[in-house]
This record gives sequence, structure tokens and C-alpha cells, in this order.
Amino acid sequence: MSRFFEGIEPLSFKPDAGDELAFRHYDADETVGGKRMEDQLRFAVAYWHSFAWPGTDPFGGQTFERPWFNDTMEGARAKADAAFDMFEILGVPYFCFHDADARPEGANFAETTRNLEEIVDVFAAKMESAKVRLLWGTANLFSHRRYMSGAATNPDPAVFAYAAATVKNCMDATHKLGGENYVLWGGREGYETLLNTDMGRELDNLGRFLSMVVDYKHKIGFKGTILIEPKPQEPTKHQYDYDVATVYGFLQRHGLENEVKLNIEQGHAILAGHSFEHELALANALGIFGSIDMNRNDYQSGWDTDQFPNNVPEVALAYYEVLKGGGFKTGGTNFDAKLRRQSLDPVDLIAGHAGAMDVCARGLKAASKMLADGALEDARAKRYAGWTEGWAKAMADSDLESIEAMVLEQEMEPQPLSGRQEILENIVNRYV
Ligand code: XLS
Ligand code: NI
Ligand code: NI
Repeated sequence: MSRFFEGIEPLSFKPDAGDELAFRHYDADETVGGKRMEDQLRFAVAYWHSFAWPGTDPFGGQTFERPWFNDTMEGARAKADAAFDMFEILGVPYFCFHDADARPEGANFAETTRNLEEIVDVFAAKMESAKVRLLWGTANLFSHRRYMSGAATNPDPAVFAYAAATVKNCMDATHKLGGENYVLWGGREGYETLLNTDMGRELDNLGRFLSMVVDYKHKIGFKGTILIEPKPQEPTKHQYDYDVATVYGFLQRHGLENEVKLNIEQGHAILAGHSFEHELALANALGIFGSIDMNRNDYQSGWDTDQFPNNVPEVALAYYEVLKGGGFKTGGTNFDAKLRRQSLDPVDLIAGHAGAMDVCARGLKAASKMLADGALEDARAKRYAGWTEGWAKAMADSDLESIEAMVLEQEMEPQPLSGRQEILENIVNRYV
């Protein structure tokens, strides 16, 4: 173990724990919905928030002091040591990373690539003996100033090229580490002002870029899933991958709806004016659900606050949708969550994750029970039961004139029925 988490032992499941660090609800081996909880939830730690983010906000600089904050390969190795220690302490099965979280930027593209390759070898060596695997890799195409006007949607074709070459290397790294997905969050794929923006061209370029990613996946034999992560604003005022519905339209336009799935984040759903469960349910309905970025957004701030989840009823409704869709396949629960900037200590990192894992465990258990007991699904089936009748089904192949004739002939007088929302909310409340 590196010294960073010195004195912190791997956590175990202790339902009656006092103040000590432990899981009170997350028991990896407990069966929930027919699978071990670990295999249902598939937790991942996000390298960037926990090990690369310095605690800045728009008014203040770095608050965290980490021994590896020095932009050298030595720092990158020390960071990896601490990260893999934390994976072990938490017992998480997965982690996720961007290239820029893990390696220092080099003097040029070739050196940056070498730095990444070196750190990927460090990860690979650690993964030989560690339990942790890679849920997904991704490229940071938004922090460096070259990307200030976007990556695939940059007006400068040289930036498009640089981003494409970078994504190629990050896909190689993900493939090499056995990653189960590759994520594209449109960091700055959007615009600040229409006055300087050729939107049609930018959208075409974004489609071209994504098609090349899919082609390369097949070329290298990467069996994981390509995931797009929608977000409506921040950092650019108008992000192109606004929400699930917008991304679905984009995928269809480029014929990629069977190639790409979605990584849906709680905070992004809230920013888009939706609920998390809405976005999950829609992705399931469209057949493009992939994975989740679990966090919690502040409902007042209008910003992506990336807090650790702590609202069990909300989390339960989210996992309800995940389970209803059949559970995760290659996806999982990535904690795209960071400490508050005053939470300075190593123990805060452990406590943030441990608490979040417990909240998710409670949510999952409630969701699984709600689904198994069937109260909500029975009520839903009953509400739509009319559609199982022959004449209703036949409307799928009918036309407006024949339907009018039927309405007249049967002297139809539809009678409104209660939507029973309060009764259904009361049912949910019995489980959470
Ligand atoms: C930012 C995104 C980012 C992605 C990965 O808001 O959530 O963290 O998950 O690039
Ligand atoms: Ni995210
Ligand atoms: Ni986010």
C-alpha cells in the first residue's frame, strides 16, 4: 500500500457498524434480483474526480493537497498507486478513466501518446493481481485550450484530426486493458454563440467522427460497447448531445442506433429538465440504454455539481428502470461524483464512496422488491389492458376512415379512468 490511505483497512459489510468505516447495506455477495449485488450494481470509481481534480471552483483554486499533483510521470505512478489502493479498500469491481486523468501531457502528440502507453502498462501490471477491472475508458477532449471551441465540432480541421488521433489511442488503451465500454461525452461539442457557428457543418463533423469511432472499434475487434453520454449545457451553452431523445435522433440520422448506446448521468438528466428515471426509461424504450454515471445534482444551482448520491427514493426509481430493462449488460454504476472542496482528507474519499455504495444498495434492494412484488407493473398493465383486445390491436394496420366507421358503428363513448398517481406513490413509499 502507498502511504496515502495509511491506517484505512479494506471495508467490510457490517450492518450494525457504529461510527467506523463499513458498509451497512452493501453486501457484495447478497443475492438481489437473482444476482450477487456486486454483479447487479457493477460499481466503478471515476479516476478524475477522486485523483485528478484539485478542488477548484470559479472563485478559488486548489484546495486538495495530493502528493502526486506535479504533472510528471512519477506523479502519475504515485497517483495510480493511491487509486489502486482505494479500489482495494472499497472492493469495487471497476474503475473508469480519461487519458488526461492518468498521464501528464507531453511536449507534443507523440510524447503524450508515450506517456499514456506507459501508464496503461502500469495499470495492466496492477490489474494482474488486483480484482478491479476497467468499466470504461475515454478521452479528455475538453480541458486543454486547443479544445476550447470543441473537438470533433471545432472550426479548425487540425483540432478534429488531433481529437480523432487521441480517441484512437484511448480506444487502444481501453481495448488493451480489457475495458467493457468506451465512452464519448461531448465535452465541448456545442457552441457559445450562433454568431460564429456553422451548426450544420459541426453536426455533420460530429456524425463523421462517431462513425469513424464505430469503424475503428470493429477494426480492432473491441467487443465492448460504445457509449455516448448526453448533457444539455456546461461547459458550452448549447451542447449538441442534449439528452437521450436528442442523441437518439442524432444516432438515427447517422445510421448508428444499433451501434452506440448511452451512458446516462443523474446530474445531466436534471440539467436537461428531466428526472434520472425519465432518461433511463426513455433509453430503455428506444433500446439504447447502456450504463449510468451515478451522482446527485443540486436542484437549485443549475450547474453540474457531481455530488455523491444520498437520496434513496430517487436512486430506487433509477434502479427500478435499470432492472425493468433487464439490468446492466456491459454497463455499470460509475460514481461520476466528487468531494466537496472542503473535504480535504483521504478518509473523506473513502467515506464518500462507501456512503454512496450503501445508498445504491438500498435503492437496488427497494427496486428489486418493487419489481418482484409487481404492484406497480400490475397497475401499469391494467391501465393499458385495452390494447390487448382484438379491435385495439387491429388499429395498427388500420386507417383514419376505417377507425371512424368503427367508432360510429360501436357507438364508442370513452370513459376516463383515474390515473391513481397518489395510490402508486404510496406503493413506492412502502419500499423506500
Ligand atoms: C462531465 C461528464 C464527464 C464524463 C466523462 O460532466 O460527466 O465526467 O462522464 O467524460
Ligand atoms: Ni459523466
Ligand atoms: Ni457530468
